[in-house]
Amino acid sequence: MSSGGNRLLLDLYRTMRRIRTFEERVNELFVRGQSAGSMLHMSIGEESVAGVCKAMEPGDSFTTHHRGHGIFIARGADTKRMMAEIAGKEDGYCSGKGGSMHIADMRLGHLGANAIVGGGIPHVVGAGLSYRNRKLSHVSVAFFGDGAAQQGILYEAMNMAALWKLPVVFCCINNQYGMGTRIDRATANTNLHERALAFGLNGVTIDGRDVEEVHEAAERMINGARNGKPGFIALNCYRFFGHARLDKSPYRDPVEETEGRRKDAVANARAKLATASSAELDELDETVTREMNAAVDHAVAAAAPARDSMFRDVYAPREPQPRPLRQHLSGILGGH
Ligand SMILES: Cc1ncc(C[n+]2csc(CCOP(=O)(O)OP(=O)(O)O)c2C)c(N)n1
Repeated sequence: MSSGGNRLLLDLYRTMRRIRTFEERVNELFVRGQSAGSMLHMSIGEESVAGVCKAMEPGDSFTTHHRGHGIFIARGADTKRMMAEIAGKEDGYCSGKGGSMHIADMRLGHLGANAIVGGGIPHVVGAGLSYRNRKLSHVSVAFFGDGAAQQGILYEAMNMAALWKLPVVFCCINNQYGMGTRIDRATANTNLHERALAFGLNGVTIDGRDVEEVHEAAERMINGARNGKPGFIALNCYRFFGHARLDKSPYRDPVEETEGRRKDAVANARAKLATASSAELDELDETVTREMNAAVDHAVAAAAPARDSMFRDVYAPREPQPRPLRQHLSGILGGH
């Protein structure tokens, strides 16, 4: 491997290691009851999405689904602010009001995580149309799961993107499951990129075990989109754990799980980096661990949002503000 190739792989490895360790720490935060909200979707097993994010340029934008921590980290998120958001704290990316599933940050091009399956897909078509009309060279990428690939909105969005030649890429993270349903029980043709070809997009399926291959294919799709031919990437991987933190996936065969977890892009990249000294990689891992420990400490210690900021940035100014629940109920129930 050339030293340039090695540098790229080391960089991708660092990002994937940061995602993995962030997810492990956020899991602990959840278990200790220190995260906001009752759900947590971890992206362990999906880290090679870092290869797609690396192929994007500064100024490019994206949307994610409900399992989007890793994507945002790979696009430059500050892990302290992200952890604080998930803990529902004031200095989180959305002042603690978005939580794990609704993080957004316009400065880094994050147009929003979305808990509606497929909800973030059409937004990138709007972003792409805006870039084209304003003659900007940016690309917008929608990240979503294989479950969202069964939603009609994807096909409306792909059709418009292809027709109007928009700088848009659809990235389907196929972790093989939509909640408890395996992909081959949800669709007859599991070669998801073929659907994109039928709509006139470029399309590719990549084995997510190899982050370098992911990066190379993503570069092709993204460059094509920047030049007016939208693309579709099916990134095949395996959801290592349950759908959300409390799901122990009793519907999965343990043998399948063991096999699936062998498709570990983080371990694979580390093995490929064997030319670097393992002490160097250990040091990198320790630096990442310190970063994520600091993110948790920060999130736990950070202040909660002030009570009177509850509706700020939630409803448009001058719109009627909702009444506090108690007042609303006593309006309905009278004095009872
Ligand atoms: C429109 C809609 N339908 C159903 C749900 C409930 N739901 C939440 S996540 C999920 C599965 C999504 O699977 P996939 O798109 O593959 O993403 P993954 O969870 O595997 O990352 C479902 C059905 C929802 N949030 N929105």
